Amino acid sequence: MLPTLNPSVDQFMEAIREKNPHEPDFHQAVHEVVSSIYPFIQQNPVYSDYKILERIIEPDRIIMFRVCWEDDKGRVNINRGYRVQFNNAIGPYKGGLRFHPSVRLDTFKFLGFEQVFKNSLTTLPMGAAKGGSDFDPKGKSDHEVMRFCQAFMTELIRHIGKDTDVPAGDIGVGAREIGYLFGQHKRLTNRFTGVLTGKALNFGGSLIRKEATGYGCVFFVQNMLKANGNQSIDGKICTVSGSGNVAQYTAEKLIHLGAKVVSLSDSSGTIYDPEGITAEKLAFVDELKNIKRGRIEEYATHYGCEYRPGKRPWDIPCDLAFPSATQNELSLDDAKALVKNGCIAVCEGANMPTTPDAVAYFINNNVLFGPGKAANAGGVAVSGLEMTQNSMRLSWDRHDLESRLNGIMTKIHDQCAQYAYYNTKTPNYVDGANIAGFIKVAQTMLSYGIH
Ligand code: NDP
Ligand code: 2IT
Repeated sequence: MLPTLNPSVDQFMEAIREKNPHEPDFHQAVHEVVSSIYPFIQQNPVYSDYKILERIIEPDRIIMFRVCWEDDKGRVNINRGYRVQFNNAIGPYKGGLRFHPSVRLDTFKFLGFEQVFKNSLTTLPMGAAKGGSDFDPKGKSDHEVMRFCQAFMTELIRHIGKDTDVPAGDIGVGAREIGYLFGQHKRLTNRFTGVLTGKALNFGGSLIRKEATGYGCVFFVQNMLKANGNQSIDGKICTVSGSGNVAQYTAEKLIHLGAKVVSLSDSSGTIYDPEGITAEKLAFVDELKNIKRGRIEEYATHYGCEYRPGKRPWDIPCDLAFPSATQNELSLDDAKALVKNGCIAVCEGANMPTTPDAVAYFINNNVLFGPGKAANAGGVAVSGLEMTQNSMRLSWDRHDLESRLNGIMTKIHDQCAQYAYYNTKTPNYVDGANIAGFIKVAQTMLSYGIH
């Protein structure tokens, strides 16, 4: 039994920790939201009377399953599959699949919870879910990845559908994996439906889905800069972490807008290219990561720049920083280094990459901070557009989609900005995103009555 929000956030969190033990990432995500929303709820008691926050924190349903597959040597492998269907108040469950050996139920609960608020902010009708597996695609052959995806979908299929739950990619799940997953779904159901997003163009994909998260993140920072002193991206020095989907397209858009991007990374280390990454160098990264499935160190070898093994990019001087790899990759010490070096804005391409003390440090030091649930919502927003295109059986052109994405990111920014001053004098986009994301879902839950 959960207590009501009274008497304090701390007591509320204590009950959450007790009920969900050993889930530190989930606690972290919930604590941030509860801290933002607490003052708002106190002034709007209908939400506490109907225990809306308490209900939003409890997933609608958690699915866990065994996935068995044979590797190239004929050996049997066993992984665990997950789908956390968090909330479908405002639309079918929607959110990515992550394949990474580090994942636990905690990971998918935190990601699914974040997705509730993110999807609400997109202005599109999408509920929230997240899932995946502890399967590690690294070092596996294409056929092993295919057999794993087919085994994974053979069970997941019972729980998803175009009006029920529409998965997409995340870490370790890109175009290759989505192709195998969609193919298996089509084969087992004998139906061609938009049950996944992030598909290739030939089978219903959207023209800019792969670019959308990174581009959207840059559009979000543009909006923050415009609303707070009208600075442009042109000429800014930028650090980006990660070298996967989000990092690559964040870098691409920044370069296109005249910024100088000086870093990329992976879990082994960081490259520092003070000359700036160019479109041509990015094409090298794309091939390295998506075809050769190599390590970012090879960029440094190829272009003769510095490689920092085991390091993240946050001690490199920059104006704008884009953590775009994974959760808790930017600590308080990193935040201090960024502020000391004159960084003016941090925009989260990844989900929860900044630790809570680092977030507070940025906000207290007047660094514009774009939280992931707003700043990286462009990916799921274009997934929403892909769902619409699939239902209509038509496709929009690149220019049309990019301008829709740009418009959505401005609407997301403006919703956050509306509540960014709720409790503070300087803009706090974390509070803004949490409150604005909460209101739409909460009001809808009130409309449905108690369940
Ligand atoms: P990719 O798999 O394409 O790339 C992930 C990148 O992050 C790789 O460079 C990877 O390095 C690095 N990385 C992953 N795990 C770790 C780790 N534990 N420590 C250090 N580095 C790590 O994933 P995406 O680019 O799609 O996702 C990146 C982030 O963006 C995630 O937080 C994801 O949830 C978020 N996101 C993604 C969206 C999308 O549309 N794809 C939408 C919204 C958010 P290595 O190769 O060494 O593992
Ligand atoms: O974290 C995210 O928003 C994603 N991985 C994208 C989800 C989606 O359904 O496109």
